Amino acid sequence: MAGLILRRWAALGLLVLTPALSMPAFRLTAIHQLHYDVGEPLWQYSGKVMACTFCHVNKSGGAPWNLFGQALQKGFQMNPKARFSDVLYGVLAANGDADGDGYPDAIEVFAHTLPGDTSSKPEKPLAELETEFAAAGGVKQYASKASEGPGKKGKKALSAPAATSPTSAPANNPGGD
Ligand SMILES: [Ca+2]
Repeated sequence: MAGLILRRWAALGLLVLTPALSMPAFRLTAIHQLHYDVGEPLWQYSGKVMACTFCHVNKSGGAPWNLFGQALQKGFQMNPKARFSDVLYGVLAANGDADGDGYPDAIEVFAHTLPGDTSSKPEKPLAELETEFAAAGGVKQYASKASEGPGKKGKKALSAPAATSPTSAPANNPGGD
């Protein structure tokens, strides 16, 4: 009985895993780094946790990139050997407003709106959000964990740039242990 259930779960697992395997590594990294996985136990298997339009113009991803995606591309151009997670943090820490809607990118990340789409912005006033954001830890809560020691929050990113291979994304340990 238990064996049968396990086999059924295994079969289901294969089906469910398919979208995760096809989800771009950069997005897997961003979802975890920006805490979009919090409260989403199946975040790796959901295309809705972070829309492609977070960085891309089209809902299906690919070129072209929106203004926030372009900010990330510029970060890579300035530091070609940097890891994606460090570039992402660098863009947010720069306190820019890629789409120019009046809400800085990091605040939009915090509010779960799209930082590269002017038609998507928080409903709350900026000052109120900034207070909540600071209380939650500010931009340092999005620091690249890969460049920190375990449990050492707030340490500076960009310490030792590594290869930018998408295969280095933390897909093998996405939810922590
Ligand atoms: Ca904005």
